Amino acid sequence: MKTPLKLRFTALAGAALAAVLALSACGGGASSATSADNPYGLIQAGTVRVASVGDSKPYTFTDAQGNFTGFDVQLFTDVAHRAGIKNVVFTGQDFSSILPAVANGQFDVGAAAIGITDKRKQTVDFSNGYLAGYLTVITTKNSGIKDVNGLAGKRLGVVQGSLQEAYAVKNFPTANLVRFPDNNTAIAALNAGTVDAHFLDYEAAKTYEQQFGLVSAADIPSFDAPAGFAVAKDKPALLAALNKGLAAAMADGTWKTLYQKWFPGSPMPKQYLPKADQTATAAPTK
Ligand code: SNW
Repeated sequence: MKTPLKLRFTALAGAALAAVLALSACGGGASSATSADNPYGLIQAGTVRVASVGDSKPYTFTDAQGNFTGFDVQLFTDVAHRAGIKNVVFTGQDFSSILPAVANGQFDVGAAAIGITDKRKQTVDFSNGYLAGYLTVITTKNSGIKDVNGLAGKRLGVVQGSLQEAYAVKNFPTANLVRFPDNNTAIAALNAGTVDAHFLDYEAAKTYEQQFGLVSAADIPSFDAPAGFAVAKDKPALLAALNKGLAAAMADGTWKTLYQKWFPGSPMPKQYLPKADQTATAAPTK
């Protein structure tokens, strides 16, 4: 018996559609497929894999037992739990490989005081901002570098792929930039005298200063690039859930508690505080 033409066409179209769906499910890595038991399209349902760095204390670092902790780590963990994700697994790697690894689906999220910029937004999506502060030049007590003008002709360390690298390329043209994979190797070079200064995030700078007797030579505001959580562009449900959790953590004072714990004495950007605190607390001047 011959199949009526119309029916045959429908069957063909159905098969074609199924093929397209199957293809697109593989396309962005099977990870991005959402389902009832994996509503955020995580690599593994119920677990969020986070790319980070292990040497940016107090933002993200590993403690003596090798566990990840710090402001960004505890804030993200809180936010993930609010989104109903039970397990949060942090992995440390070079800063420059975090965003590519998130974009290609090797990790669900990147969290490491990653400043939100238009350039980075070309590769990944970002949550709303959760931290805004300074970029700091640190040096040894005897280097003679007192401010950014003192960097002329000096060897300045930067972490590859950081905003500090981009800022230095643009604004310190007479400094000799030395690129490092991470802060620890840059600080080792500074202590050994193979670079004259290192350029990193303000709070990490303070930690190294206390540890090694180093000093600040300049603090440069980076409020236009607040830190956010990086998420692959094909995981909008995850991004929305993180933003919802982040807003709740700010509204109920969790953000404030973590900030005071990890950055004691630092001025608090008031936009992240509970509403009642926003008028009462001083913000850093822009
Ligand atoms: O832009 C700042 C932001 O205002 C806040 O102070 C936290 O740090 C920043 O996001 C800059 N952080 C650097 C970056 O995004 C380096 C991050 C790192 O070394 N882990 O490139």
